[in-house]
Amino acid sequence: MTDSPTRRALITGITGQDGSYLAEFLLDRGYEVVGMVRRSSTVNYERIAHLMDRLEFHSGDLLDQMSMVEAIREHAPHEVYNLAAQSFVQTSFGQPVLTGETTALGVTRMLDAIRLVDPSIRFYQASSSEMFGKVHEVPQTEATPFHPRSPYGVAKVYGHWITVNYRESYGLHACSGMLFNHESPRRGLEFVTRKISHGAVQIALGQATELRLGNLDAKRDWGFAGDYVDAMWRMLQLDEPEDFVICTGETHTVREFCQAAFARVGLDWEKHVVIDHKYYRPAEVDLLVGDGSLAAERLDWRPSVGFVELVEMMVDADLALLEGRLRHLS
Ligand code: NAP
Ligand code: F7E
Repeated sequence: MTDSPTRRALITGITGQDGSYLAEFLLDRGYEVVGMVRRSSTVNYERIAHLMDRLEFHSGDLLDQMSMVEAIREHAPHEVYNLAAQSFVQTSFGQPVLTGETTALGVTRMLDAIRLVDPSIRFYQASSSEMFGKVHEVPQTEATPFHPRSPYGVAKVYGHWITVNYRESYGLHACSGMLFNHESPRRGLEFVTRKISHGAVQIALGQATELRLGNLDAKRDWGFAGDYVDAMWRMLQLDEPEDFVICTGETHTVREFCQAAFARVGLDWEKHVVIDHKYYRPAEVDLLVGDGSLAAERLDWRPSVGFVELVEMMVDADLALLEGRLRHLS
């Protein structure tokens, strides 16, 4: 695997958690990075504020085919990382059609744009452990059958298979990274890990008294987002495209995350966490834990941040943010 100073990458979802880490990662390797951003009434570049003068932007939307064709035509990327999605599982139950349009069909729109404009472009699809859903085996591997449990999971299964299909039909260098949950101080506040780290710190600082959560028994294989973007890049450097599970191989309950986060600020979680059934989902994914041996073997990729270190990193960053020591999430 060699770094090339002349390579150019297009990232959809650059304003999101993973997009910000991937942009940093690629810029550090000498890439020119173009971010596809959608129009909104307020600017939401908080996660990439520190990178603004090193990035180029293209206005586009996964719902709009021509904007993707134009992005590829105008910027001629060597690599496209499709990270944009309606990514919140809970919202996918309330907005299943929008989730399908974006998270599923958006993948086809990008693949078609690549096929039409320049089929030599290498394509990464952000697939998800949510595709395993009601798991058929433990741990989950590249060969584990899918059984998604939400409109989001169903949409990601479509995105995965259309990526495989365009690889097999048109010979595209297209691959799917089946990434297990990965978190960071830049994680959206609605996801459970950040909700807990932020909530625990608010309580410790006297800004709140309780934290309302749903199912504490769900188990997840949580890693650090900064590690996972490296795996995305490694996949696109392979001579032959291949799909990989990316995970830590460890699983923990939401309850354990609470324990560790509240302990970091010297609090007993049981005194502050209140169960609220509004955060339960119509169908739950109870247990996720991956087997990352293929990625270790072929990509030489392994996670570098363990569970407790991740929790403490997130709590410490929220403490700095809420105490005003940190101006933004970068
Ligand atoms: P995220 O923080 O929610 O970011 C999602 C990004 O998608 C944002 O930049 C968002 O733009 C953009 N987006 C949403 N709808 C769009 C549309 N119609 N057109 C163009 N852009 C749109 O998600 P993330 O955690 O970074 O995850 C990145 C990708 O990996 C997603 O596809 C997610 O489903 C997948 N994934 C994530 C995990 C994880 O644990 N984080 C695990 C497996 C797979 P705005 O800023 O304008 O909203
Ligand atoms: O939920 C439970 C909830 O929303 C984790 C996305 O990045 O990872 C993410 O999806 C668990 C679930 O993430 C609350 O029921 C309890 O069992 O943080 P989450 P997710 O659904 O696992 C996958 C891999 C993706 O691909 C997705 O894009 O926590 N839970 N109480 C709660 N969850 C939330 N959000 N809020 C609660 O109050």
